Amino acid sequence: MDRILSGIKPTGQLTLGNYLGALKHFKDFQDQSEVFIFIADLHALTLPIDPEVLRNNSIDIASFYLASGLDPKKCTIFLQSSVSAHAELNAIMQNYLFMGELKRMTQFKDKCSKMNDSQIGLGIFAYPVLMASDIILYDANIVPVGEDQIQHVEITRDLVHRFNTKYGDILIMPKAQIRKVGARIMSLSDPTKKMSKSDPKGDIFLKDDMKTIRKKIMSAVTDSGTEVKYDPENKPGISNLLTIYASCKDISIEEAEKTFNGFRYGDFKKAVADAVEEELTPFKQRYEEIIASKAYVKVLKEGAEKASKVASKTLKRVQKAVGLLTID
Ligand code: AQP
Repeated sequence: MDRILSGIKPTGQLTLGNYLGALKHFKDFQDQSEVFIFIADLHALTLPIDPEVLRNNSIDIASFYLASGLDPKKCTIFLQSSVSAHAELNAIMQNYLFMGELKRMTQFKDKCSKMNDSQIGLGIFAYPVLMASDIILYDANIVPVGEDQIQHVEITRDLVHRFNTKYGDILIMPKAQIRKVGARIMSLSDPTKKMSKSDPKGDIFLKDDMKTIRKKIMSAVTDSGTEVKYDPENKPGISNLLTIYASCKDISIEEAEKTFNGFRYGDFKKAVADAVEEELTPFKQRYEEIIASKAYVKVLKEGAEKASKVASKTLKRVQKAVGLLTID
């Protein structure tokens, strides 16, 4: 049976990109695989964040997970920081990834491009080590992610290969799973940039009310010309809206394109806004109910216990392999 691991870091308000690229699809795995979904709160500490904001974002993500249809009876939902094995495995694995490869990571370069060395913490530099530890701990063979996270799964694969070559078949080799549609939702104000929660220009937030969401879609940047056509290079705005439509409707880009043959931009945008509204309305209602009932508390408590059991076994296996004395 496949073991699936994925997570979202509580660095900001979740966007439509997080939803269409990741969150919406997590539930699809829970009937046929063992699924571990976490809130990557330790990762969120790698750039400055206000404690209250971090706490609230973490509660939001837990509630969004439940609202998306993840069933705690079928999967394990937990906070990264409540399973101590993440930090313990990280302490071991940091010796198997090297400065040169960490320096080449796109996310590190992007996030730190405007910072100087006295502002860049060790945590953001060593981010891939912790992410590799997250994946390895659960023996995950499949890691569903958006396009921007492929590089982190690739470096985890390098680490697993390196470790297993040295110590034998100790770690499971993971693979990134990327969606055909929706793996990279772009900003509505600059469709050449990813919609990102820490760079909120042109974002649709899942907590925006529907009126605001519709308004944002109706004023999204479009391209010259009049044809609704998927052409990310020459028509990035229209292509992004087509992707959003196709992701909401669970159809291919080709089908979405056919639907809008001959449409004017204004009517096309209205249809995209309708599709997003149809998709998000029940999800947002469930989220409000979960927040009000605090249903996430029990889920996170039980999830931490379940996750710790699995993670501590892998940790012990690794400790033994590298020669640490494990006294049972
Ligand atoms: N724009 C996007 N389109 C499709 N997928 C996306 N994801 C993020 N943005 C988009 C996917 O959401 C999951 C969780 O992401 P994360 O929080 O771990 O970090 P991220 O990829 O760095 O997402 P953000 O929103 O851009 O966060 P910040 O701004 O904090 O760095 C991942 O599977 C991601 O691919």
